[in-house]
Amino acid sequence: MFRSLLGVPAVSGSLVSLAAAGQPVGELIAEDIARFHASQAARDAMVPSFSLESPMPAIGDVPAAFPVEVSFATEDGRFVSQVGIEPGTSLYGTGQAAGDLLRNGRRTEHWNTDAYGYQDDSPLYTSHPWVLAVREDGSAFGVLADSTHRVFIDLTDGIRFESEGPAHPVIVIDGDSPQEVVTQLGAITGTITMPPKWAIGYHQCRYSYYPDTRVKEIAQGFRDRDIPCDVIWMDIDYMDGFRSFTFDPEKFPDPAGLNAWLDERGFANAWMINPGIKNESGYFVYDQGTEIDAWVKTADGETYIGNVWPGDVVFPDYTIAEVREWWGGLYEDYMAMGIDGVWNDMNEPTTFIRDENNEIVEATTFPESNLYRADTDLGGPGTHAKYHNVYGMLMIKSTREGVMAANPNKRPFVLSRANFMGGHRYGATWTGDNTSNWFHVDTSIPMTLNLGLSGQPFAGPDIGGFIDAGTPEMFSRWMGFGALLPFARGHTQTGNIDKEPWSFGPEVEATSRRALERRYRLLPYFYTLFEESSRTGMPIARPTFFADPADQRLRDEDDSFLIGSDILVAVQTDLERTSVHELPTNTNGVPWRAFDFPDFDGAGRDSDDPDQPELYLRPGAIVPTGPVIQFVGDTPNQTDELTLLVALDHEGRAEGVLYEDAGEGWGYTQGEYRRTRFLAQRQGDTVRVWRDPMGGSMPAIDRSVVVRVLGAGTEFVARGSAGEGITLIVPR
Ligand code: NBV
Repeated sequence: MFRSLLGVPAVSGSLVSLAAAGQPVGELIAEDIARFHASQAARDAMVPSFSLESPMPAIGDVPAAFPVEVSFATEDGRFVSQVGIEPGTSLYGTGQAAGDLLRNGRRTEHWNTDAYGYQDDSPLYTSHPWVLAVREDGSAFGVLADSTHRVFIDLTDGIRFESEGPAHPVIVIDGDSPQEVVTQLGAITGTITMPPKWAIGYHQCRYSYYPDTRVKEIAQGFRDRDIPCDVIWMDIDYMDGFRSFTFDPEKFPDPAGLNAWLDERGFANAWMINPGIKNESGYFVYDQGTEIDAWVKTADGETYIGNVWPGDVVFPDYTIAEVREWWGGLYEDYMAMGIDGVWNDMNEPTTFIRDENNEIVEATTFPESNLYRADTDLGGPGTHAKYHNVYGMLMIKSTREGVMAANPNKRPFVLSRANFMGGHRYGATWTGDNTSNWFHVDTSIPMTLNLGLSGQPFAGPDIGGFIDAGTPEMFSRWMGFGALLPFARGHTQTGNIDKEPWSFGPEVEATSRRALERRYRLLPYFYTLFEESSRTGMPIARPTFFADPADQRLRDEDDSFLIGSDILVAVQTDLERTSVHELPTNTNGVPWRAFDFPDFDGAGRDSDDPDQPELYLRPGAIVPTGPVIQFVGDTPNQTDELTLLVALDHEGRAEGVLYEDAGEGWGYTQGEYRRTRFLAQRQGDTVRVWRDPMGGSMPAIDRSVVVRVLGAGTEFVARGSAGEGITLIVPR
């Protein structure tokens, strides 16, 4: 039963009208969403929220029956908010958390940190003071401690947030299911922007490919070997002396030419920009920023000098609108080089401590007393202790706005290392500097899933591991499932061995090709899911328990995950293949159907390859898949070919949706898209499959369609026209 702390009563709906100074106060801010404050005084002192997409005023009192109670206290100088949980409640979320999916019993610190080679429960690069709780019966609620300050989340006894800042409001979303809570989270914190289609292809990175001839060699390497890839990344060594917005004149004499060369071969590009600006007059970014006094200050009001790659640096104060506009404006000339995607790194923000030999001895952040001259609408001037966790978020907000102003007809793609709750509105993220070891292989899945449950669906690990060499077996395994996570990018650190898909010899190359071909086959479905996520906030990769939230067996499943709600990916995350997967059973006796793409090496199913996760289709689902292509724009007629994977439910029915648009630009917001529902229905020994246009002004196309109806260990295949519908014989 719920206990209140230190005599401060728990607050529930019934107490609202009794609110007075010193007593907790609750208010409804949307249907089934309440916000609680420690007192009326705390409510009056509430600062603008960074998490919420827009301010949410109270719309009424919290009903007496609201099922979640919050209590507040001050303990050891920390402000504590707490929610009790009933036995059988499973806890998730907490953003970018290393370790298992299930967070019960964990304690984590949320203070954006350059966490090179992090371990279980380390503080990481992004902060999400948010917990998703799934009750025994599968109903759910979510709790957001709306504070930008350092927060510890303690899940050893209920849900407890300890903040080093002043009193924070606590927002509680109650729902019938975790899906409902996550969707409501999307409604209040916003959703991702629909990415350009190339961003959902495979990305190849390393720290760093240089000079430009090496970049071309890598790109050509993919095309020569028929390994699908859409994006090549340029890490810090492309810069002139690590100065953001510059190009090394020798290594990259013609960046626009390089981008054009890549573009001709079907590659998009992404380039890195860091916030630490070399403290050097004559460098245009430094001069312009100094001109408007853009820099973060020390407690004494002096410009703060940190130290990163270029040596001594100053940092933009992104809490000032004028600074964000200036920073965004820097992207105008930069994007004019034909740059497609932007990567913001080191924005926790990180600064180095170096020894007398100029060697980096520690990566840390600014003194907490540093000062920001924040605009009133962000909460006004404050210290680093207050604005640290939103530094990266504000940086990428500014970056994104600049990128969009530079290329108004294109969709922005920004990847950020640091971020904060709600920052998915501005950019994607990855799980930072992981290590090539089995712990990191294993945690890649739950980290990505918990980010998705915390509002950030566009995430994934450095496939193959950033630090250390790893082994060929490890690389294959990582590629096998990493290729099926929302953000799929191979990367590794400077000085490390090569980690392109072909670097470990022909066997690993073949495995990687298969893995990436699977992703590319699934692109129509992935793209449909990105569009869904951009509207609803639903994650793209979802925990297996989403298939049946009341099933306790699934609550800690994190060697498997769902793509959308229809495909289950069962992974062997260690060399010995010890993962035992629980499959959902709430399907009226019809099992999820194993499937694969049968033409791997012309040899039928690859079910014996431990590096390719097993794939299952939900009974009742139709998943649209495409041909193997080498990049998203590979064949202008790719929409002409579609293979529908069908698993009939116990009533002999199935359905699924395909979303399509131009893959770039904003036409889709004006209706230029095509949403098609496919339906299947058994009648006796035949199954009929037909389409049902569901909206969008792009006309339906009479494409040829292959239908694969999956059964127990067998399948029935037919080809026909989507317009006319397809009937095939499928004996019971
Ligand atoms: O820019 C270099 C790296 C980058 O490759 C990596 O992905 C980031 O997480 N960056 C960190 C800075 C240095 C890491 C040692």
